[in-house]
Amino acid sequence: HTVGVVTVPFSGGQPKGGVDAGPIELLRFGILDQIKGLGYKVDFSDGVDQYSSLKPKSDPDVGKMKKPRFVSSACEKVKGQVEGHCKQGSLALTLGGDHSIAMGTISGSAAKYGDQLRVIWVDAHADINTPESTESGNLHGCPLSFITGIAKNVAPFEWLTPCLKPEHLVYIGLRDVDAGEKKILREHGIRAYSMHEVDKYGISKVVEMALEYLSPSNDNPIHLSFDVDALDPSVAPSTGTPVRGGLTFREGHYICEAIHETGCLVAMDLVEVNPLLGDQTNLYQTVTVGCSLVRCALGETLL
Ligand code: DIR
Ligand code: MN
Ligand code: MN
Ligand code: MN
Repeated sequence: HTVGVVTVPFSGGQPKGGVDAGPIELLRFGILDQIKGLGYKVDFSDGVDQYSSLKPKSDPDVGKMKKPRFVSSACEKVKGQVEGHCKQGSLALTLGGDHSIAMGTISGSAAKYGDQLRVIWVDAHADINTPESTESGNLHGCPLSFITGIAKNVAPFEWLTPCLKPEHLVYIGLRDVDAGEKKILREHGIRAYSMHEVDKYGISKVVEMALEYLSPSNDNPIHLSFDVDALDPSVAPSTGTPVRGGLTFREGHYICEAIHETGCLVAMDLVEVNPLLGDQTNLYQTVTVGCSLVRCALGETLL
């Protein structure tokens, strides 16, 4: 089997520099060789693509949205890359970059798998603000409202067509959800397992319930979008918006292992690794945990 790797050195969906260096650090720590070590072929034919060239000369806010044209063109490019890998039958692995790029990754996997696609979003945040509900204006807090069509006024994202029904999405790890987002989750009946449910049921039961809800016969392709800030800041400190009370090291890995065991994983995003935040030890911890989450999702086992 082949893993198609897409690197997205992009930080335009949020204000902190450094998250654009996430992919290069993951590569430097040997993620491609680690994937090959699991028996996969790696297709990294695009190389580390430059996204800075897509930056428009002028990019004034549209409503509350910050850098909307830059985010839009970056995500459109990501879509094409992920779609290409999926259509070749490869598992598409995207290394971010901030989480706005999931507008591109999910549009890309949905271009191949259509209404069959299911998404598991592992994050401290719900990332489902609309251009109206966003308090920060940062588009990394908004990708799911665009993907699901809950957002209505999406210019300059004309290329993006809603490709995921709200009922084909499940969250794990939430603990910092804006008031406007809580309303959206409630109104659309979106399935979410916050840290409260992780504490209450344990991670294995939570993952089992999530998979049973998304795909009762375990036959739907799964796109896993993993924001490292889902992990506790003591586990993954180098990230832009850390929130206390997150997933433990093992809980994060268990999610990836269990999703691998379904045999249905077709795409994975690993996002919001910011090597410029924290010291060398923080960076080492965050990048190594990122690499090991990916390996577990690709089938690495403890025994
Ligand atoms: C907040 C924070 N909900 C926002 N979102 C973050 O800006 O919309 N997402 N940090 O990763
Ligand atoms: Mn996120
Ligand atoms: Mn997050
Ligand atoms: Mn359905």
